[in-house]
Amino acid sequence: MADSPMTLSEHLSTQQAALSTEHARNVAAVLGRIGRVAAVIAQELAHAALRDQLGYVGGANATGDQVKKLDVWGHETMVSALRETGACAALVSEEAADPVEMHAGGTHALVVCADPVDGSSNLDVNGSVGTIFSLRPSRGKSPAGPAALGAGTDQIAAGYVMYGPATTLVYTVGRGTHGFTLAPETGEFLLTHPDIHIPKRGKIYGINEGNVNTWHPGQRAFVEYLKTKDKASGRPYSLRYSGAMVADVHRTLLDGGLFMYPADWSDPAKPKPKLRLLYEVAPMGLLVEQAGGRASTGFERVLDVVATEYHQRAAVILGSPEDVAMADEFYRR
Ligand code: FDP
Repeated sequence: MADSPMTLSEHLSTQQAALSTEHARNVAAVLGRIGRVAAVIAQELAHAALRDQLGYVGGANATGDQVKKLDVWGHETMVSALRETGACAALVSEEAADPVEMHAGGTHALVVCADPVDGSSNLDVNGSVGTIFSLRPSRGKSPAGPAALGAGTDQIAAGYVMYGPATTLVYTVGRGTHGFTLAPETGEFLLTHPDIHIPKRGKIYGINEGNVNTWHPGQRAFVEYLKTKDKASGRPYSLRYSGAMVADVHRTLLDGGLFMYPADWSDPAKPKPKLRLLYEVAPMGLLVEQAGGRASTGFERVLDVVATEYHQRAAVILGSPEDVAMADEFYRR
């Protein structure tokens, strides 16, 4: 690593050419602010058990998940931080049924889609969790929330923060995928993983295999294939699954292989995916593609899936390009 690695704000200023001048200013304001919120969330997570911040509040969120105290706190922290940027017109959050309108002016204000604390079932066991975010143009709409609806290709930036042994922030504005590590003593994110390139093929797959009996036959056959010994093609693959999307995608970006959350096909007339499109699947799809990987639902490119609802769900198979292409092949057979 260089003697004085670039900070997140310095790096953002090198990425402006990817955006229009007006968007560049707002994107830098929002991403810089998310970096500062992430440092606060990391602190809160470190002290959660000591401050009685673990456990449930009682009740479910917009998508029916049990809500944890830190989910609510993370949402409120994100709302006030984004409001202060003056660059965010609305926030679509996992923890709110409807978009939170912020009325930031201007045609180039942004709509942020975020899951402030993703993987929250890991919280009580001190496992890794994350924050996922995606920035879309508001196109001057008022209310601005509906501007979040559309294809994943509309995203102008996306990223995540992983709260693990170190706090890592990974983002893209469509010019590669770049990773930063929080220096706790200064609160700055420093560039540690410039221009991440996902390996063309990996040796690891991540999936909740307890759901095997609900999978599409193509998904079942593919995982069976990954587990079948064949020296020439590097099989069997190893299974790693943390239960937090951010941690599983982060490993996949760096080491290659696959992260998959397929739909439940128990009723073939109505397959039911779990993960949310706007603030989980689409942003991860953009990050992985920008790192040279692929992201698919098994049937189509993730970034081509059009969101028509704020909390829409989508299946996902993402990771090394050759591995994802192989998964798609099994779905086609
Ligand atoms: P969680 O329910 O703990 O918030 O967002 C959904 C998510 O976590 C992802 O982070 C994670 O990849 C997935 O669900 C884990 O789901 P399973 O427990 O069904 O494997």
